[in-house]
Formats: sequence, C-alpha cells, structure tokens
Amino acid sequence: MKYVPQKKRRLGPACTGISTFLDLPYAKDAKILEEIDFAIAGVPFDTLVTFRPGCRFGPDAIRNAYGAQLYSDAFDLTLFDHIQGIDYGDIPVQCGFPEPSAENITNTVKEMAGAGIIPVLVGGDHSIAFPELLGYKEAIGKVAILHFDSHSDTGYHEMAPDAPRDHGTPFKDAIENDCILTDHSVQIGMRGLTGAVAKDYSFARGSGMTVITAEALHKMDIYTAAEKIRGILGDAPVFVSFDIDFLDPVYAPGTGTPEGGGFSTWEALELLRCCLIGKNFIGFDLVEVNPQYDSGDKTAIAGKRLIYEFLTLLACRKAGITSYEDFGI
Ligand SMILES: [Mn+2]
Repeated sequence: MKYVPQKKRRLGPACTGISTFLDLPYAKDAKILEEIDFAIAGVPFDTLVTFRPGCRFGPDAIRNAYGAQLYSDAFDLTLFDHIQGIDYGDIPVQCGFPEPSAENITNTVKEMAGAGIIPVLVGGDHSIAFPELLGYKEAIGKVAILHFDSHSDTGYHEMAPDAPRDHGTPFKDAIENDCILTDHSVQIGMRGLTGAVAKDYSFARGSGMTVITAEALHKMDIYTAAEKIRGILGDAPVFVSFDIDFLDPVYAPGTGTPEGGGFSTWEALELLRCCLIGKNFIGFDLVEVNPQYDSGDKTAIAGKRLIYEFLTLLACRKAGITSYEDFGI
C-alpha cells in the first residue's frame, strides 16, 4: 500500500514535518488517480459567505488539526489496510473570483469522479457544492444528495429574490441546473433563523427533496431518522455534503453562520455510519470550518473526525463490510 498516511506521524503527534491531510502523500499527477480510492483537495475560497468570512483558512486548519483515527472502533477496521488516497493539494481558486474558481472546482471533481475515485473536498464556503455537483453531473450524471446543515441552502433572498448565487444557494442552483436526483435526496438539521428560511424549505420540498429539520430530528431520534433516510436514498449515487454548522456551536463555534439547537459530534458520526453503510456514496465535502472563530481547534478537530468517518465507510466498502451491527443494519 503506497498511498497511505506516512510513517513519520505514527511515531508521534502531528506537529512535525509539512502537513498534508491525514499525512497522506501529496500528489497531483492524474496517472495516480488510477491507483487510489480517494483524493482529498482543499478549496480555500470564502468570497460567497453572507456573514463571517474566514473559511478560506479551513483546509489548512484541518490539515494541521490534531487527530488520526486510523482504526475504527465501530467497525473494527484499520482504514488504510483497505484504501489508498492522496492529498491533492488545493484546487486553484481565488477569493474575489467566484466563476473561474468554480470552473476549476467542477473540472477537478469531473476528473476525479471520471477516474472512478471518490473526491473529498474541504472548504471553503458552501457555494462550492454547486460547481461540485456540476462536475458530478458531467462525469457520472445526476446524483442524490445527503446534506447535513443548519440551513437548507436553497436560498431565497427576500431583499433580492433574483440575487446571484452565494453560500446559501448551492442546492437551489444545482436543482435549477438539473444536477440532483431530488426524489432520493435528503437535507437534515435545518434550523436557520433568518426570515427567508420558510421559503427555502418550500423550494426544497417543492423540488422533491426531503427536509428533516433539527426540531424533527431531535424528536424522532437519530436511528429513526437514519432508517427513513436509507429508504429515500435507495440505490442512488449519493453526494454527501456536510456543513460543519450542522453541529451545535458548542461543538463547532468556528463557522460563519452558527445556529444554536444543533447536534453533537457523536450524533453526526453515528448518523453518517447509519445512513451510509452499504450505500452507493460517490463523493463528500466538509465545508464552512472557519478557524478565526474557533476555540481550542475544536471545530477543525470535529471536521477532521467527520472526514475520517467518511473514509471509514469507504474502507468498509472495500473490505466488504455492508452492515453496522451496533445499529442492526
Ligand atoms: Mn451550508
């Protein structure tokens, strides 16, 4: 196994050497894509935020954060016995220039997904999900989404209904560009408190997507929700988009638009496991980590942990594990 975390980090904490995601080899050679299962790429872009900027620094905060869960307790699995991947570095983006940046995001996702590997993008603001979905559409066709967030991101701007896209609109943009299998898609955790939210929900639900609000999720519990979500996803190819503000600000204060009444890191990890084990996931992103508002690196550590959990699910697929016994799946 060549493209796995490098040995130096296994000798001690991650505070020596030049940081890459998970201490994976840094590579950009397209030929390598044929040899690996996934590639992680940073997207340090935050021009399209609506409140607190700074998540352009998210990718490096996660690269540098403590944490290396190379073994999964939940599945009794050593991840990199089964999967290989690289740190692809950052996708060429430039804050202040949304459209050429978006084009590079689309092309990178298209190249990776077209090569049959799993793109794992680390934002950056959530506007990147739209160019990602364009890339998936070009490479493999329309996909379902499983979208964790405190906002629906199908934005409707009361002040400017025809406003151009921002980090609150990527799924509206994607639906309008026919990128999403809406009947197989789920948004979960919504509790955004702006006046436009009710209209966001009606757009999302009107499109055919299922919206599970935070209020509903707290009351139905995560296992009931996971069963419901698995049924909706079915066998569709699923792009998993995780906005760190799904977590309560207690767990993830370092983000642009934090909303109280959210979820714990463990609930998020368990939901990922229960919703996705054995499912046909084809890509992942983790967005909106903003280290300038973080405290004790807790948001970056939570984000890194969620990326590990997604990779664990990929390792399970490669190892032939399709059930999660703790959940009875
Ligand atoms: Mn979002």
